[in-house]
Amino acid sequence: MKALEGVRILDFTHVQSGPTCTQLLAWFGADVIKVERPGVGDITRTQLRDLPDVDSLYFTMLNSNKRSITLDTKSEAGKAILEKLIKACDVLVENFAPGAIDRMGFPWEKIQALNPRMIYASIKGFGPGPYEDCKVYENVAQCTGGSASTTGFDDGPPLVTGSQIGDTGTGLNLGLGIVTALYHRERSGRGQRVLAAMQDGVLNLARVKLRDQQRLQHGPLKEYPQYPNGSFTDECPRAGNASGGGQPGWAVKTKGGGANDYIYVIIQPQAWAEYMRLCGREELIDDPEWATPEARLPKLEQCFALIEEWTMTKEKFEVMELLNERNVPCGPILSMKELAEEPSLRATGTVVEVDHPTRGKYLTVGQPIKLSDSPAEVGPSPLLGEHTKEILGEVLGLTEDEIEATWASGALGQRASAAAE
Ligand code: CAO
Repeated sequence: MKALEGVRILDFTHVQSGPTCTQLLAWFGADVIKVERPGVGDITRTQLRDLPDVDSLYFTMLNSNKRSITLDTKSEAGKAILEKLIKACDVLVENFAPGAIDRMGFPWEKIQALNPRMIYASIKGFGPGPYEDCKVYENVAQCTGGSASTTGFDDGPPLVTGSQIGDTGTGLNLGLGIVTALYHRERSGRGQRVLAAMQDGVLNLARVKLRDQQRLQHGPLKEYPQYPNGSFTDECPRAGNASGGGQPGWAVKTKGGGANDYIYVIIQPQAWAEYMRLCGREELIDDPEWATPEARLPKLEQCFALIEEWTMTKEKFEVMELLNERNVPCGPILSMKELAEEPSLRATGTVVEVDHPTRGKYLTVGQPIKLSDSPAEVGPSPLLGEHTKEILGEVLGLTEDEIEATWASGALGQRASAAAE
């Protein structure tokens, strides 16, 4: 039995943040019913298309294992179906612009009245406050959550990261909120509202930078590259590739000179001797000018330069092997190409090849959280409205005649194409 088998999710999510959450819940075994606007669907179906007339990778990689129903929730017949769906589901998840579900005519009070056990989970850009009505995309969240001001090099502009910490990061938070609320419902019998704001999610991930903001009041941040020669202001600066933890780290070059021929090295106190032996600089192991973390702090740049002299003579994987043999943590900079081709990630189901009815085979990132009794089987994403009839019949118990009448009302849009049937 899958961990979330029997949990039915009414999925009003779109774009990235919400869909990542419901995709995880689907992989845990929940029945995720994605409600989409007839004829249009989730906007990502057509965004960044690499092939004509098939759902984009953007969509397919965020919506696997879900069922799709098309429903115009602003029409009268559509609202009647939506009421039935609310009664039949355990969780409603949405990430529309603030107020959109209310404008559809379904404020929280009404949802609760229809189904007191329902958990109503939302992602918004901001929590309550001056910005609560604002629409937000990934990079807006990275900028307003403290990530951009602390990412990049000191002499360059703020940078957004390649990881979708605002969208996928907040999707994870919402997923945790949902399963926690489900657990609470087991004992209380009641549903509740769950809100995950993207600004909050990014700030949570940038927690160490708020730590450093406060440390600044008591002196310079000695592990930052600005120390000891640069200047600090009263705002936490960008630290380049300096580690956010207590151990100094930096990305150094390796043999090859390619864009990703780098390895991230971390100088744990006990690793210094190992590095110096590998670098052929044994004389620095016990030299009081170099031997302790305190002695090295003002000259971290020189420390990493010494290590780089050695790493540049080796391939990044060779450096990784040599350091790990000595129990020294390090991270080769892996490209997406290398990750896509990595056999161990295929073996664990972290990178999965999926067969899609109209696209054919593609790669996706599978379930990153592994449950021993509930392994994820990653399937394709649904075609637009692929399961409309099935959901009306099987989930809502509508008769053939009632389903026909609903099609005739226009609330379901066009009948699904032959490919989708
Ligand atoms: N039937 C009828 N109408 C539907 C519908 C359906 N099945 N599904 C959606 N709609 C309507 C909604 O009711 C809404 O209409 P109103 O504006 O009249 O209320 C509209 O479609 C969707 O609105 P939206 O404002 O959410 O969409 P947008 O493309 O303008 O904005 C986004 C997108 C992401 C900026 C916004 O949804 C948002 O800020 N969401 C919250 C934060 C978030 O999750 N951001 C992450 C996005 S990924 O980077």
